[in-house]
Amino acid sequence: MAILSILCYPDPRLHTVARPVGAFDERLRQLTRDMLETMYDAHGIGLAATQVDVHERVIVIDVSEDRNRPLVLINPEITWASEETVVGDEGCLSVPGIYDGVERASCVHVRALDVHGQEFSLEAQELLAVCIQHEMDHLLGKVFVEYLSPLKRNRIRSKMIKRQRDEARA
Ligand code: K1U
Ligand code: ZN
Repeated sequence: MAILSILCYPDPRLHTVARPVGAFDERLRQLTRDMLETMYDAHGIGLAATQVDVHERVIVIDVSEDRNRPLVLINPEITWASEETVVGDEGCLSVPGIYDGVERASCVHVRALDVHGQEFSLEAQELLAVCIQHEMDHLLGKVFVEYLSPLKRNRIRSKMIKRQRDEARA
């Protein structure tokens, strides 16, 4: 297994639209194992392939307290989203240290494939629903800061660029 490097906002590669997975082979299984290891190592609750510069529709999630309930979603589709919404603070491993409120559907139904290409469906609420919507945005090239005001987004962009410059100098 391997810890993959996570792209940091405002890296333009984060805006790439991911293509559907076509081959359910050992390469895909290795990618999902590496993504899970990377997510656990970074103390995240989710990770999209886009964030590790792989532009395929692959998501890993674990919202369990004990960090022992990994979920792998390949080619996920939201088949239903509730009209009821919630606003909760979100973070992103590609925008470290930034948390802000985003409005999301409170419940979603999702259809996806597992690593063997087997279809399954799930109903998600609360943090899992929010996390799925956040990760699916990544697959469309959207980062959560794009829901914030232009003023906040520009401040975050400048902060990230400065931080990356300082880290490169150190
Ligand atoms: O996509 C990512 O970068 C992972 C992201 C997922 C996420 C967190 C919170 C709301 C929606 C989506 C993270 O894991 S950020 C770090 C984190 O562990 C966390 C942050 C806030 C609440 C719960 C967890
Ligand atoms: Zn994210």
